[in-house]
Amino acid sequence: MLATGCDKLFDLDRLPVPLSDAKLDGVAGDGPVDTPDIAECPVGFVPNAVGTSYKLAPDPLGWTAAKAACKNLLNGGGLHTHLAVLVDKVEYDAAWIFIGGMGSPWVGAFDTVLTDQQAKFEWVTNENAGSMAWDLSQPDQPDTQACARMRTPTGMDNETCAMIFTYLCECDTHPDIY
Ligand SMILES: [Ca+2]
Ligand SMILES: [Ca+2]
Repeated sequence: MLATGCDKLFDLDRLPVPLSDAKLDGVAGDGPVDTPDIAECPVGFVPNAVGTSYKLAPDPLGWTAAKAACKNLLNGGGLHTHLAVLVDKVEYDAAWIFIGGMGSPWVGAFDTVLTDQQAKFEWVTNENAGSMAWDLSQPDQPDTQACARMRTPTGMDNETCAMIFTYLCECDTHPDIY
């Protein structure tokens, strides 16, 4: 019974294939319409304290390339991957602990109107942008710094998008809509 699924477990080019109905939600025999769970995220994603999963990518990229890299990891089964969306300080704290205070990875907030003097940051998933955690005096320079990275335990810093940083991907039920 297990043997039929083992080959798929190690086939990284395919979407995760559940071995049984029970794997999906812990309830065996409740049919084919289970709610996907976080265990079906791609290899390397680790469950976090806020009920989603993160993966810290070690290869530094510019923000746009990092966004694409996260987005392209998974789109299926009701789950999606995207640059991490740290919806409030609680999630920012969880992400800061997750990265171990190391590096300053890109996350999924960006200024929708780069060329004006206002900072109108949104999340790539269009989740609520009203409680973003920013570092002191950030965001600044809204006419040139349109992309957000983690910087301190306090919060994010906006930076020039062409700068090169590692990046934090998230896997949950929210698609990157941009
Ligand atoms: Ca999130
Ligand atoms: Ca800044």
